[in-house]
Amino acid sequence: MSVVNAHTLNRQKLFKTALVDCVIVAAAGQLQRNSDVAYPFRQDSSFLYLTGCKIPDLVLVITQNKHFILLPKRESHRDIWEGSLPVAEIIAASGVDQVLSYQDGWELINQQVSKKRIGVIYPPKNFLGAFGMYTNPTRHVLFSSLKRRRPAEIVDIRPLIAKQRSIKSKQEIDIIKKAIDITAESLNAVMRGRYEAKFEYDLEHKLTYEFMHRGANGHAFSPIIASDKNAAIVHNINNSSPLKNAHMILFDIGAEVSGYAADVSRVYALQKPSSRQVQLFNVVRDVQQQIMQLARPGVTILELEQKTQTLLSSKLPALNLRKPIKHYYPHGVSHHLGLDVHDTADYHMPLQKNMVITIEPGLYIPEESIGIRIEDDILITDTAPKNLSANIPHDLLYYL
Ligand SMILES: [Mn+2]
Repeated sequence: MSVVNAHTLNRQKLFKTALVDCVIVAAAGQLQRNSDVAYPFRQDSSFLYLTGCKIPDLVLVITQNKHFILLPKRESHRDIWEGSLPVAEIIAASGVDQVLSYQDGWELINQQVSKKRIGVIYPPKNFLGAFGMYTNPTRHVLFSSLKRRRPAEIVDIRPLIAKQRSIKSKQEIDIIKKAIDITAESLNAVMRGRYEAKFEYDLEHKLTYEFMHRGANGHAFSPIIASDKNAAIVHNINNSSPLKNAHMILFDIGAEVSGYAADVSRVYALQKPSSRQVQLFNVVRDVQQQIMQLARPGVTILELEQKTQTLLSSKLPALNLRKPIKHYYPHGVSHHLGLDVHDTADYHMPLQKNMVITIEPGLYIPEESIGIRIEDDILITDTAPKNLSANIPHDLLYYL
């Protein structure tokens, strides 16, 4: 019996639940960095989930009887500069029936689309306000082209694919576990070699090497490597401070393997910590242990959040911290983890078996130059939650 391609299974499942005549999905496109230099390409996660292909500007079409991929329109000189598009590779990775040229593909789409119900992953909302970044334009481009062809209806399948992606297969869990194990080994190698590092970015570069040396694609997100007061800023990705005389260091890092992310945070002492540092660390560690145990089927992420805030708040008076909890803990305790580090899912839905989420309480006290976050990656099971990153030492003093 031949093994059915995992991406083919993902497409079949999506098509079955979408109740449309045809599903059409855009790959991401390359983005300009400056002049004629592009940013390193990263495939759209849903496109990766449905095809396994890491090539820009492809279009996937799923119909009842046939799955096919369209190649992008391309100037012939690009084949000389960049090599021709690897059609055989696309078929092997995705398991689609056919790869078509841009022209042949759109002729076929024209037949499929007019007066039909088509399922589309709607273009993302504007990210400029919340995240200060421009979104990849390919979904917008595809959406407009399809609209011009006057389908009977364009159905937004984002909720369906979010729900489907949030339940991980055995194969996906194995890949996430591999990303976590690579992160664990690499962090250990970096901390053991920390005496050679003069700046935070020396640790970052070593980590990049260790990730890739072990078979990861690289980082799943910009790593946070923050010593002392830098750790009090939640998303500090500068990693540029000298390590000389630093007391503690916070890592929020994750390797990416086959598109899947690990995401763990640890704080380690570089010199003997003060009793205050130990006190704050222990509070975060205790709360994290307690919240991890609650990550079970039927519980919502909102409930985990409320419980975290209650627990952390209850500890503040003894720590002599007088402001509301959100001053010291401004982020959320959990998110789904998968092809996106903050993975798509229905965040109101109660947890279910085979979801993978993070648990990451923290305390940040800029007034005292202290930031502590501890984060593990948790597999939801029928019974007790399984901590996939348990083998990364939690002990503040582990590397002293
Ligand atoms: Mn996280």
